[in-house]
Amino acid sequence: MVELPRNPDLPALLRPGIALVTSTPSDSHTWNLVFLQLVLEEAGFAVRNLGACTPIPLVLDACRGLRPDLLVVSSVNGHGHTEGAELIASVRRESDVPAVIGGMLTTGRMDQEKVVASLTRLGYEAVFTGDSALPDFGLFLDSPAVRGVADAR
Ligand code: B12
Repeated sequence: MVELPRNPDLPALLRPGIALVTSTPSDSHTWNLVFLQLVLEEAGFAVRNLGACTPIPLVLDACRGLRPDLLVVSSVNGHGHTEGAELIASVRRESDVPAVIGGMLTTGRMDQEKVVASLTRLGYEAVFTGDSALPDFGLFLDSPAVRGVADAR
């Protein structure tokens, strides 16, 4: 079990933010999404999980309908750097919802720093890859910016 940093002073009921969990159009892996849902629920979010092989229009519809506090994109099949880029470009045309992406976003030996920089430039607040992905995500969820969004609802 991965231990995530938690703020014991903040009861879960004070954090009823909505998190929208999604993958990318080509990615059929599902356990990454289930795992993230559980992490987010433990952190106090109500989660809508759109599942695998998610068409971009479905994500846009869900953003319009649910007005989530956080969009969490996960991809592990290696195409996340391109499909995640298309996804955030589409989202940013109509929404400023805070969005993060993580997982195994490339195949081979692509320069991870360049991938992270390019996805961040396109509009992700943070990109989580490699061994530190989950601890870093835990810190992100406990950051004042995320708590502020969730608490403000
Ligand atoms: C099970 C599995 C499958 C199953 C999936 C079944 C299902 N219903 O999910 C099947 C057989 C369908 C499959 C298919 C394929 N797979 Co597959 N699969 C796996 C496998 C063995 C386990 C994945 C898994 O469930 N892990 C458990 C979950 C909980 O962990 P996770 O996915 O790693 O996610 C963790 C982290 O990545 C991270 N994380 C993920 N997303 C995010 C997002 C955020 C925001 C954060 C903070 C963290 C985070 O947190 C998670 C928990 O630790 C992995 C190899 C491995 N051992 O990891 C390969 C693997 C992911 N598959 C791979 C590949 C290549 C494929 C195929 C292309 C194979 C093929 N030639 O057909 C297809 C792709 C299908 C597609 N269209 O996407 C590669 C991807 C390579 C890459 N990215 O460089 C892997 C890594 C195998 C390998 N070593 O080559 N696969």
